Amino acid sequence: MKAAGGVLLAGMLLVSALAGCLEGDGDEGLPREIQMEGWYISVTYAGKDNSTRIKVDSDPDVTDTDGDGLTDFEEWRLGTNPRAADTDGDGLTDFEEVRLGTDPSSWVHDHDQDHFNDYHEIRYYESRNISHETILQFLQNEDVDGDGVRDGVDIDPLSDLRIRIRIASLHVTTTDLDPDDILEIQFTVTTDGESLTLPGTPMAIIVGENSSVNLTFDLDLDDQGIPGEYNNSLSVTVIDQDTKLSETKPLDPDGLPSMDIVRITDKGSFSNSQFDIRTDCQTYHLAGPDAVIRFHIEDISIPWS
Ligand SMILES: [Ca+2]
Ligand SMILES: [Ca+2]
Ligand SMILES: [Ca+2]
Ligand SMILES: [Ca+2]
Repeated sequence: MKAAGGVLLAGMLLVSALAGCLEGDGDEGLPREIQMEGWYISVTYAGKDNSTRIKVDSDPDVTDTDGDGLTDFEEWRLGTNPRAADTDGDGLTDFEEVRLGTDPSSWVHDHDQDHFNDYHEIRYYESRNISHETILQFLQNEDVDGDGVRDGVDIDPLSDLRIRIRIASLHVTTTDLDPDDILEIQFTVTTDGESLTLPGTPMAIIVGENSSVNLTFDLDLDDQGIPGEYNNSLSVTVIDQDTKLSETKPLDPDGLPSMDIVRITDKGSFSNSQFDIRTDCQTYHLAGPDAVIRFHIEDISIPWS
């Protein structure tokens, strides 16, 4: 009887020692009763304006109930949810937020102050198949593609937008001039308010002949805008520099020649106020009242590295 009591006592001591082990070192500061009873925290969930008060609890037999790298005791101290690895649902685990220094209980933070809220920044990069580890680096880099425009106000935060335009040929077809007349032609490209007269012009073009032009030049587009909204403006204008064409046309009310534009479209110039570099880089073959032109636009954007 005495011996059996000793075994029973030893067994009880073992169970109690095991329970102590299971409670875990990291939970030492958090009594079992609190973990089971629970406590209140305030969370501002992703996309919400106001915080929500919720009751949370943790598993007293596990050190880190949600396995996010923060012990239940640490989560109790921080006011995060020990049963949710990402308390505020912004795409960063509580542990990652503690490491970054952002508030794990609220999605309202922009760690690198690039005007791109971390939640939106994460969503944006995820939609472009960027790995989570790389996104963590991007959240600490205000200008990922290094083009001088901060991520949150960059049309394409992952690349510096550039295009190459090659004017292939121009055929002045107007019957207002004699065939074999020579026009001094200048090409002007305007993008986002800035105009560029192409080097190599003016060049002589013979009326009635399909002239090979072969002018290539690169343009750095203005990247400023809303991420993902590709809407640069782009226009190509062909100018008759010695205004021979305008001499054949009625004068403006102020007595000046009405037009020195070689009309390559019905409107005169080629113009696209919503140029989308992803879909509008192609070959253009335009025929206007004065001329037929062929040019090609290529995307030569420089990606982040
Ligand atoms: Ca945890
Ligand atoms: Ca989070
Ligand atoms: Ca940011
Ligand atoms: Ca940028």
